[in-house]
Amino acid sequence: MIITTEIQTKLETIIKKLNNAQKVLVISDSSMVDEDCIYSGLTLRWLCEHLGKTVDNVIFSRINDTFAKKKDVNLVQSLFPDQVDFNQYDLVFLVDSPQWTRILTTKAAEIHLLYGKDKFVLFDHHIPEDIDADLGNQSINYGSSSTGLLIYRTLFKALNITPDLTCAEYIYRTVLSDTQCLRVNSNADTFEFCAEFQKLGVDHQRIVEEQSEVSKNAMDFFAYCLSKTEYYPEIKCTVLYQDAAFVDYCNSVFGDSWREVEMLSLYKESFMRRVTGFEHGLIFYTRNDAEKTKVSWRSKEYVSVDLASILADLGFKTGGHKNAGGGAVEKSIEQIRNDFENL
Ligand SMILES: [Mn+2]
Repeated sequence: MIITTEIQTKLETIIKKLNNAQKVLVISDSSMVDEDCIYSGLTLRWLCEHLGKTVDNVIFSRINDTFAKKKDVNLVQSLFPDQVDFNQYDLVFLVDSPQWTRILTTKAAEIHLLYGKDKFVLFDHHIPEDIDADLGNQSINYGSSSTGLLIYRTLFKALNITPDLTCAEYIYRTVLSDTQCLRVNSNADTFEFCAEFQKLGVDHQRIVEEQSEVSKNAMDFFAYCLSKTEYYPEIKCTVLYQDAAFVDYCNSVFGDSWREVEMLSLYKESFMRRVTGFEHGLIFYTRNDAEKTKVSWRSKEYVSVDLASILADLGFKTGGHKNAGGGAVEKSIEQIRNDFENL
């Protein structure tokens, strides 16, 4: 990663804030609890403690049982925003999220009103959205294989700090998780990092094995998703509609567990951009509101069909990365199916 003068200026601003801070709060992305957001948060925790500061790590969403068992995840508190007194902290790191409401939930506007935005600093590798626009010099929002790697390449380098093995493993996990063990979103910078950190003692194969392991329930759910997938060869898309029938079946067989992030990860990683002749994999789903449909997609690197414009035509507002993202529209899933089939 090239440190431009723009990034340099931002780092100077952020380091000044960090030097003046005694109590730091780290908030990880609340909308998608994954190893990047959690271990990037723990990386910042390690750094702050290394610099003699006190740190709290929080996430404003539930951490499920499978995730909670991973190494040091117990250091992250799962809270509601109104349980946090932001006045207690001199500095608040926001991690792995481009959007205020994704990280601070629907309480974002309220929190801004109460505490302002001056304490916030962002580290994120998604396509920039409102947080970056609001924070200016207090935002490090650039492309990178993971937010953890971005933090290492910018803040750690600027402070000239080498992580110990515990922290090195945190950062390594963020990279393997967001690149699906170096299969996607990887470049020379990513591989250089991996070589460097393996030399620091990180056990690559152990982390790959751990991250690749799935429960039998997740495997059964994967098989069901495959059986329900529809193929649209004209636009090179596969689609899984998680409609009422899908939801009913999953509720009866898997209980609540199928909504957990790990349950869909096998489908996303092993199916959604792998079928010959199909460039994009989509999932349409609804949460609490039946009149609002969400989309999650994965795309191959080299494509001929422009998925972004298809989704825009359907009315979706989208965000994320180039090859992976999500969005929402104020329409029912039946309406979306109908619109999609008429494309
Ligand atoms: Mn990430």
